Amino acid sequence: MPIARPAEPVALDGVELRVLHVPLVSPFTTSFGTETVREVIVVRVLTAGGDGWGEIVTQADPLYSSEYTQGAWDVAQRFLIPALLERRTVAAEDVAGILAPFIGHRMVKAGLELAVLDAGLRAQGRSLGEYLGAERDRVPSGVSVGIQKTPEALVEAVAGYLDEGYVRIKIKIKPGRDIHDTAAVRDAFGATPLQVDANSAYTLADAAVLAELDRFDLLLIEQPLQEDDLVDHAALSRMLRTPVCLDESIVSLKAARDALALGSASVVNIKAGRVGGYLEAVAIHDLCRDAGIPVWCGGMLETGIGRAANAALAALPGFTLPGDVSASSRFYARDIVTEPAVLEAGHVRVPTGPGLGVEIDPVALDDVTVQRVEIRR
Ligand code: OSB
Ligand code: MG
Repeated sequence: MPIARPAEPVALDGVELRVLHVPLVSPFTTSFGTETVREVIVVRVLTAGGDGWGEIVTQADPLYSSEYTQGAWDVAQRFLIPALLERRTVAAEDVAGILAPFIGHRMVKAGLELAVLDAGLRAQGRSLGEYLGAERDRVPSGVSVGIQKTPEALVEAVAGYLDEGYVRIKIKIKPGRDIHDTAAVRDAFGATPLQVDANSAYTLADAAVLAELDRFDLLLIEQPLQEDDLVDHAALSRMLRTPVCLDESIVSLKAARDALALGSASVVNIKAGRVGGYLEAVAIHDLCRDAGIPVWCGGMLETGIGRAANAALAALPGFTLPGDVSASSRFYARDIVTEPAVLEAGHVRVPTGPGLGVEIDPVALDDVTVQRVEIRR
């Protein structure tokens, strides 16, 4: 459903940006690289009625998408924040339109929009979940498991997450670390809901290898081909029994519409950062719901800020598959919010307090801040 009641417009006095380096509890390896520290940008909008918080989910290097930390840092200060400050009073629903003349940089736009939204909702005493249209008070929690040194080590890692209660396992794959890894997990854990994520590591010429995954009864294969390979994904979809899910390719409502029209995906991963904001994410949810396409909420190793917002989004009715909405402890020993998301019987609670429904821990935030700037109007 479209947003029923708008958030309160906020009078912007300034915006603070911080680059954080948050240590990961274990290295996270995908087809595009290994991270041991989450480099991420946190946004604080300063308003007469109080602060609002958002998160820009870019990574240090442009390997998952064209966006990256220092590019985001630059474009935010040089173009996007000045465009918002020029308005002074801004409603969250207007942020995307104000920033639309600037091409791309969707993760930056999403982080700014979320901060404005948080401030507006806190002023109204409304939760983000209620605002977005959440219909559940908790969401099933899946976990994304990185590539390990060996398939045996992968099985051990997965066993640990299953013991914790995660209800769905996603493993990262890449050429040479696909069939054996998937077979090892499937053999060890029988009927566990299982899916794989290639992060664009294949081409259509690899279709025969990818078809070997059909025997593992996977929920889906996520983003086997490149971001702009909508036509090839459609061709691959016709060659596989495993449902094809798109992540990187779905950069907007328009891209989602095109992908559905072409038959490029039968499942969609929705990440607010990748599509330019939580409002665009809801629009994609609505499109997919009308088309009978299941969606699930992806993750970008969010801190407690984005993790709270993702839980709210994942509580919308079209999110019929478990998302990468895991507990904070999956990635972090110490989060930057006072009450990090925890796993309760395989679920994560949707916050109910005003705005994001989480409070920042200022000491924890300062401890991981490596760069800070404040832009005043
Ligand atoms: O492809 O879903 C992805 C993390 C960083 C970049 C891309 C992806 C991921 C994940 C982790 O799989 C998801 C999470 O935050 O739990
Ligand atoms: Mg993915």
